[in-house]
Amino acid sequence: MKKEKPILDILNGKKPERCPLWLMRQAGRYLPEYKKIRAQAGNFLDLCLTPELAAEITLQPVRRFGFDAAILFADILLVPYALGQGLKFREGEGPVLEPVENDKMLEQLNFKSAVLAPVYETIHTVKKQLPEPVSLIGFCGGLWTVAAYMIDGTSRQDFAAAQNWAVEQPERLERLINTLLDASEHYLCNQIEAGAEILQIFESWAGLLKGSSFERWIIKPTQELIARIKNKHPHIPIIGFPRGAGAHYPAYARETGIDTLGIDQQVSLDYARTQLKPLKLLQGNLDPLLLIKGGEEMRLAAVDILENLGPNHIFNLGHGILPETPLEHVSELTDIVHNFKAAG
Ligand code: 1CP
Repeated sequence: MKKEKPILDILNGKKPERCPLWLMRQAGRYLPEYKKIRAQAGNFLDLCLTPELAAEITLQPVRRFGFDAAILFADILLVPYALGQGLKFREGEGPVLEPVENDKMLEQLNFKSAVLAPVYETIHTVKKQLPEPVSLIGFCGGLWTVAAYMIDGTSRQDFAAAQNWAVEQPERLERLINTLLDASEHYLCNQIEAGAEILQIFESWAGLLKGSSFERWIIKPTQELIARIKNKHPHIPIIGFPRGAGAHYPAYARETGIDTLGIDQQVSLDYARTQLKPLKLLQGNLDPLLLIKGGEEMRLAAVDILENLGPNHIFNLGHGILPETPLEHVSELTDIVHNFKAAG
C-alpha cells in the first residue's frame, strides 16, 4: 500500500485525516543545531552551496519536530548570485547585493547554471534521508521580490529604487524581470528534476505594489513562470505566497495558476474562509510573534485557524519563524495542529 504523504496528498485533492504543517524558514537561527553548523561554516553562502551541510540543515527541523514537509535550505538570492551579481551576507545585517544601477549592469547579467549545481545535489542528498511521509519543498523568490533586492541591494529603504523603476523606468524593470523569469524557470525545473515534490514562490515584498502595478509586475510574470513550469511538470503543486497582497489576494489566486495560496497574518480568518478558501487551498497564517509569546494566546489563535480553515488546510505561519522563538512553543504548536479533530 502506498504510504501517506500528508502535504502532497492534500495538494492533490485528497481529504486529509489531520491538518498538515510546516513552518516558513523552519531551518534557521532559532535552532541550536543550526547555529552550531552555521558557526563552523562561517559564511552563509558557503553553507547554502555545500550539499552535505545544506542537506543536514534541511533535515534538522523535520527530525526535531516531525513537520510534514522539509524545505530546501537555500536562499532566494542565489538566483542573482548565479546571474553574476555581487552578494554578501553580513552578520546580523542580512544580505547585501551590489545594486543594478544602469543598462550596462543589466546587460552583464548572465545566468550560470553550474553555480547552482550544489543546490540540486543538496536535494538528492536530502531525498535519500527524508522519511517517506515527509514532502520536500523547493522554492525561489517571486520575480518582483528578487528584482527589488537586485535594484536596491537591501530591503533597508523599502526598495525605493525598485519602486521608482516600476513607475519611471518600466522597460528596464521588464528586462530585469524577463532575465529572472528565464533563470527562475531553469532553477525550479532543475529542482524538480533533482527531486523537489512541491514548489513555493516567496513573493515577500508583494505588499509594496498597488493597483495596476501589482497586476503588471507580480501577477503577469508569475503567471508566465508557472505556465512554463507546468508545461514541463504539470503535476508538481505550486504554492504562491504574495505576502502583504491585501486586496490583491483573490486576483493573485485566480490568475497566476498557483495551486495553493499562502496568506500572511494580516488576512482575517473570516475573510480567508469566505473569500479565499473557495478559490484555492490555503496555507498559513499564525502570527510569528504569537509563536514567540506562546501560552493561551498562541493556543487560541492556532485553534481559531484550525476551526476556520482546517483540516483541509496547510498550517503555517503568516511569515518566517523568528530567531527568538522558544523551541517548546514550536513543539506545542505541532501537537495542537496534529491532534486537532474537526467538529462534526
Ligand atoms: O545568518 C544566517 O544564519 C542567515 C539567515 C538566513 C537563513 C537561515 C538567510 C539570510 N536566509 C536563510 C535561509 C532561507 N531563506 C530559506 C531556507 C529554508 C527555510 O525556510 O527554512 C528560505 C526559504 C529563504 C527565503 C528568503 N530569503 C526570503 C523569502 C522568505 C521571507 O522570509 O520573506 C527572503 C526575503 C530572503 C532574503 C534573506 N536572506 C537572509 C535574510 C536575513 C533575508 C531577509 C532580509 C530582509 O529582510 O530583507
